[in-house]
Amino acid sequence: MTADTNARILLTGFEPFDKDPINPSWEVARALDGAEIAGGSVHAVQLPCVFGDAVAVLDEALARLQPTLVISLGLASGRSDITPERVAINIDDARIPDNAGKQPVDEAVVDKAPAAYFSTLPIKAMVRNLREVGMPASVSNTAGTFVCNHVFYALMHRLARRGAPGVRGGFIHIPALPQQAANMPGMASMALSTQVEAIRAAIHTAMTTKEDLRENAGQLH
Ligand code: PCA
Repeated sequence: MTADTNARILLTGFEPFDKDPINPSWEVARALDGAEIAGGSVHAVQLPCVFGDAVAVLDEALARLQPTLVISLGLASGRSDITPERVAINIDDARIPDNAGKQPVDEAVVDKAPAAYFSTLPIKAMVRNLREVGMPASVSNTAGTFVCNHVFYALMHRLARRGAPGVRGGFIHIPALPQQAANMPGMASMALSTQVEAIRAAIHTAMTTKEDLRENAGQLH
């Protein structure tokens, strides 16, 4: 693929939430801010962990940067691997309040919009390429129903509605950092440096893979 030196890659991460002092999704995004990957430049933007407000910040970044690739990152505490999400669903159903105290239950992300959107990232190629370089990765079939899914759904709705054919987007959940797991026996974690290299590799795959692989994700549930 020829390098497009003007391509902008929007990489979002979230501020900390649920009384945690740190969120690896922002640590990874900011570590990659300014990186040149396969002819694109990474622009990191932090999203508030607040229903609605997160989408407003995303909208501002989309308008300002006009990116050709958008990847949103979020923490999935307890997961042990890098998990590109397959599908965003049109529902907010919060187990805990967001950072502004909002806790929507069974509300649509976007009224009268489709039930779901699929990621337009090459999620299977990402997983395969990560595994090939020794990093644990798997396709996830649920981004949950909290602020991460909310942002993922809003992003895909905008890309679909805008009819921007060249623009691809999606969401990747990442594990906790070792320091977050230190006092939680048995809790999965992954070093920040490994997470940064994994997301760099995933962006490279997205920039260089036009058609996703057609191979089974290797899981039934
Ligand atoms: N993870 C949460 C919201 C912010 C984050 O990093 C989630 O999975 O919804």
